[in-house]
Amino acid sequence: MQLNGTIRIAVQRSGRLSEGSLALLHQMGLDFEAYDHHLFASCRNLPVDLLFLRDDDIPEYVQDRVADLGIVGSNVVAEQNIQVRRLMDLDFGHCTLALAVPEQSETQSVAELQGRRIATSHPEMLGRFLEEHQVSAEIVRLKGSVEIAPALQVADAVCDLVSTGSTLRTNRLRVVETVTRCKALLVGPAQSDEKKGPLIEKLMLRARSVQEAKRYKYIMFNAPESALDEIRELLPGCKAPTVVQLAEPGYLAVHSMVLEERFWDVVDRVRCCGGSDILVAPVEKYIP
Ligand code: PRT
Ligand code: ZN
Repeated sequence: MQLNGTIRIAVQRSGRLSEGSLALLHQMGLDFEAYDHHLFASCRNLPVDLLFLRDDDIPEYVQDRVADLGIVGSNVVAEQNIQVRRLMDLDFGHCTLALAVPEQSETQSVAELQGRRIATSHPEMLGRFLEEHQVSAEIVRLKGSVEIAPALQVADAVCDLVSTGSTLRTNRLRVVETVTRCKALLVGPAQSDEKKGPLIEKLMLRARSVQEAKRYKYIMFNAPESALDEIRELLPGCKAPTVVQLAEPGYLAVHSMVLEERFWDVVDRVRCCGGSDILVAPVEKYIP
């Protein structure tokens, strides 16, 4: 294996986090090719190598400084007794760790699982949750296919990751409690390496700018000059909206960033104060 970069980033080789991880790295401007069967890739434009690993191995590689950064599920970090630093929450890999029981079961809460058997591949997180709720239950540790444990009468309930919920439905299970929410994380070693610090900072700034950008839309519209005060209140933008005089007297062109969650409300209000010809564009990077 030839590794010539100064920074190594560990990502999941093949699984639910692979696509999101590679997309983020490409959006951060890293120029590389990833092939399924390759264990590493070198970036052409920065001294960065990518390591493609099983997700469960990523925290340990980062702890041992084989990798300087890793992208891994928060559930994997929480489940392992490994020291890594949580550098950034990433906006993909969303799921919940949930307790579920057979549809026909009368169980409605975690308290009712006292003395029962719960199958999981997340025994640490489940153990902590049961302790918080002062419930004593038998944890049945399984590596996979947790959802079939009740049908096999290996357990009375399961504690598993859920995203669409279709696995639970297929196996006639229903959620009774959410244990925790999980997402992908960018992690680094507990102690930072001074020599690598500047490049890691640079990569983090890029990752943050990609992540932040996703929260915004860029909106442009025309409006009568008389509505400017109202528009300023509506669109605080980064500092203030950009306002340009239109060739048409009495009219302005307004440009601003808007939080995605406020977007449709802002559009309605812009229209109410005479705004028209509204153009909307995605924001690719945002560096405050
Ligand atoms: O081979 P490797 O060890 O790398 O991969 P893996 O099979 O262990 O992990 P993978 O690819 O399944 O998941 C990687 C990470 O994705 C997890 O650690 C989570 O952080 C995140 N993630 C997000 C999920 C899910 N959603 C998810 N739904 N991980 C697993 N699941 C499983 C769940 O365990 C259940 O079996 O998907 C099934 C439920 O999915 P729905 O959509 O039917 O609800
Ligand atoms: Zn795994």
